[in-house]
Amino acid sequence: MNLTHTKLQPFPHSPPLTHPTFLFSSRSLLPFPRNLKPAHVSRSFLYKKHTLLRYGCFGVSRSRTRSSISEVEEEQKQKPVLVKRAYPFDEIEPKWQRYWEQNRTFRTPNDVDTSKPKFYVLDMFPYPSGAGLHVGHPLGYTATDILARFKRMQGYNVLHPMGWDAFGLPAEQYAIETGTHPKLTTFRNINRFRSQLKSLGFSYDWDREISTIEPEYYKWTQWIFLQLLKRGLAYQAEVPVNWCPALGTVLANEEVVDGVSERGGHPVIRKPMRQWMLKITAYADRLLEDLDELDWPESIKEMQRNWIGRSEGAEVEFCVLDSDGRETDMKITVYTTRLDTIFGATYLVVAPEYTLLSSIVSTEQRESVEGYQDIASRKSDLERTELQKEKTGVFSGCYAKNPTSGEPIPIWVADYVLGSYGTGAIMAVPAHDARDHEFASKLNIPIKWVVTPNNGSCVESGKAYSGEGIIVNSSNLKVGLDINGLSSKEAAYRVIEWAEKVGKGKKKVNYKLRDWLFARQRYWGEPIPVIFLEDSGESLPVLESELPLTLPELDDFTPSGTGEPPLSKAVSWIKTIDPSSGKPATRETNTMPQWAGSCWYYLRFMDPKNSNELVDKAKEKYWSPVDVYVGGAEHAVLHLLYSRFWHKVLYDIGVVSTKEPFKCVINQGIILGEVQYTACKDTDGNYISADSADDLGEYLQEIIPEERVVKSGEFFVLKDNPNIRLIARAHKMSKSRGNVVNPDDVVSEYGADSLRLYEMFMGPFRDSKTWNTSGIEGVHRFLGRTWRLIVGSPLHHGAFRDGTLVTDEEPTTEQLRALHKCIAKVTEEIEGTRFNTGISAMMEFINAAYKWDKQPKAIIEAFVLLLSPYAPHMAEELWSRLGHPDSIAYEAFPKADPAYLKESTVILPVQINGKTRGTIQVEKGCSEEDAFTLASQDEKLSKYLNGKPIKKRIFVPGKILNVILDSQNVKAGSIQ
Ligand code: ANZ
Repeated sequence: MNLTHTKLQPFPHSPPLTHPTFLFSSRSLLPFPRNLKPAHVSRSFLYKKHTLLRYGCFGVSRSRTRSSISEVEEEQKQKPVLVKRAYPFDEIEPKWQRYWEQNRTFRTPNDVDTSKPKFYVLDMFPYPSGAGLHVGHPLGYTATDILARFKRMQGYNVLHPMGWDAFGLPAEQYAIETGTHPKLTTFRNINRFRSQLKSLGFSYDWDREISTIEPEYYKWTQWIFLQLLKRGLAYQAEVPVNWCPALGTVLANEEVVDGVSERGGHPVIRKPMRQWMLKITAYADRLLEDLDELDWPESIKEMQRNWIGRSEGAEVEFCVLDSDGRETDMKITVYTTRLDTIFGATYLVVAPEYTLLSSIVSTEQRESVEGYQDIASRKSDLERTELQKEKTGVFSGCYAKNPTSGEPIPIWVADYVLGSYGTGAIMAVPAHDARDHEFASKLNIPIKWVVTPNNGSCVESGKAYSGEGIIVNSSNLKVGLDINGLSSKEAAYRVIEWAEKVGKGKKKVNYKLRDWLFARQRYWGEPIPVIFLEDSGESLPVLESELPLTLPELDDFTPSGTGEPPLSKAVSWIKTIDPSSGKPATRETNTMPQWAGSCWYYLRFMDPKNSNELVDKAKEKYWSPVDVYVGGAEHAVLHLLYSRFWHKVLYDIGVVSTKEPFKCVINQGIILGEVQYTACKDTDGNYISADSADDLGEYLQEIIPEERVVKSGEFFVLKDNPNIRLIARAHKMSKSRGNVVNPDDVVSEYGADSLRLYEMFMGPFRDSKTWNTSGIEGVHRFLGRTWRLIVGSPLHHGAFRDGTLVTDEEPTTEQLRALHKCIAKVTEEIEGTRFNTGISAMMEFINAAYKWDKQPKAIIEAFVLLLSPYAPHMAEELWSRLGHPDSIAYEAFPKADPAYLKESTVILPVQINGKTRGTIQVEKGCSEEDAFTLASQDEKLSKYLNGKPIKKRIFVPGKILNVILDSQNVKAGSIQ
């Protein structure tokens, strides 16, 4: 899946900071030179191996790209030295990666022992882009890897696979630009992604690797399409689509932003075309209902509910009048959710594309209506329905009769009504709908109030009252309807009853969800397995036995520009014969959208090599559903909704055994680039505090290196002038901003375990967080401390000893307590996916262990097991040095013994004359006498107690010690 599709922009208003000093106006942002890089980039991420200086094994090293040596020296003087390569990760990590690969340690056998519990943990598989792995990828991948390793150690059969969502537009665009076949670029990118993932020590079962572009895989994507076709769930329709002339392709709505293509920013127009559609709307209710059962973030479920957009209302008929005001046979049916307001409907609006429009429109108005239709056809639905957009429309020259009031009302044509929703026509109630109000006010159409607020307050005449309330002005005895005085709900009920009786209306449920536009005019996608008979044009499915229908080789990928897909250039591939009739036929040249392959890949991982079936029934039954599915929030709707739809179809035809594919979905937060500090300056170049900069109107900005910044309360200020408050901002990582961190660089400098640990330690897994280099140094130091605690410091020649420093002694109670506390916390936090606090518990343990004289093997071994899901390379190495010949991966995860979890001491507050003066730490069963003795010896408390006569002592064991002094015998003022 493509991470670059993210639309979440946490700092939308941040100006692009690309140069240390630039002009900035508080009113308008001036364009900044894009190509200029800051002269000072604090804490550069440009880790360069050749600048890495090593002093012994855990000596000082720096790896900054600096413009001059003197700058480096200057910085070295100012900054504390940093510890890098705190342990020999560069030897350990490749060694264990080789071991895992050679031993296929993480292979999930084809025939697992199904009496054991299973755990299927899945990452949203990546689109292998040319940019390689981004640090956002390992965030989710490390979390799933920790879960996978943890569950393996708890005795589960774990399925933890990885693959590639490898069709897609970027490879095709690159092919058009360079003539390189998309297959070549895609394979190159896949190889790079695979080796990057392997370098991070993820415990994927690489034997199950799949790629959506492999014919053995897309054979089954095509097979699913045929099943949809068989059941009438795939059909062809002439639909207006987003046509992008520059890309020569149709785009999905989500690929169009503000009227231009999301990729490349090319203009997009609406154009009717023959398309393949999938009938997802047939599953709308089930997609909605089954959401309730899912352990997914509420926000995603809500987004899916809104996307499906179930709306309960009614359809009502309005009779069209002729020019003499007489009723005709023509009817306009409107869809409304506010039947209670029907007496207030003072006009009708039909969408410009309303099918009956041409038969309604008057001769005088025809020209202006057609002109309006033409303009509207070039706008997207989003543009047309934007609330802020000024409403436009033209009169049709014709009237209809309000069936309740009996009054003639004008019929208007306006693009704020969409042809694709409801009936494409509305009854407009300007008193109670904001859009209608704006339109009617502009065009002097009467506004009739029919609802008053429940609390009796008056409605403001200048705007619509859209709430519910008590009905007024709504009675017509001629038609037998009086709803005055009723509540909105009761009124709506009465109107539908009446409308059904007189045959003018009925209840209706509508959905916002549209059928899924499933054809793309692209080369790099799955061929749609359909042929068209040359004589009749009839479409026929390709026989299942002929699948996969492979994508033909092409040299020219450029779009034809007419809408004919690039595959139309594969002349010999297109020509075929219908096997049943022997008639000549041509192949479908549209391909499937990228969403297709990612709709069902989780099923193939269960049985990736099966050539007879999409997935073996027994295997599917065992592994389904996915227990934990981790990925970005940008896939909240489309991918997650499309795959739920396909899954339900597969459920209906008996291919899968569960109604839903993903039991639990977790969205990892996004990683923003390192915080950037900016100072404001007046036009004379003097620093001014950021909080007063706006008063100046025009001011300059300068990027400040982190070394010159200090935190003061909630704000950041200049170190040498704390009165100057700075602007601190983190931006989304992007190439243009130059703040992208490459995981390869971090791995080569600190090791994969440090990167894994750091990404988990940055903050709560689901939150957005900012990258910070000193944070990696922190976790790297922790790993170094762990290593030295167990292996010892390096010997005089710099190398480490073999084996470890552990002893065979029995652990002390204190050591057992520290260990079991750590086990309990780490276990609880992994189970709750709070990985950061799990790491804190391990850090606390290591701090405690440094105070011990001896490191008993029993304690250290258990700790290494705890560490292993997080830092698997180091854990394997320590495990083997502790004398274990086999991998740590399948060892039992330690269990906390509750006996060691009880605290043996308590903190006892001590009051003197009712005032808390301090606390003492006492054993749990401590007596009053012992508590008092301890309090008298306490440095702070002793000055209140020593030498003072005591009147009374109140002692509640484990809770409080209160000492009442004999005030009569105390000199005035001696205690207070
Ligand atoms: C009269 C009315 C009075 C309405 C009122 C609203 C408020 P949802 O809930 O989203 O389904 N509508 C119906 N079809 C439309 C279309 N094709 N394009 C634009 N608007 C359309 O919204 C249903 C409401 O949206 C309907 O109820 C209709 O306006 C409008 F005080 O009818 B209502």
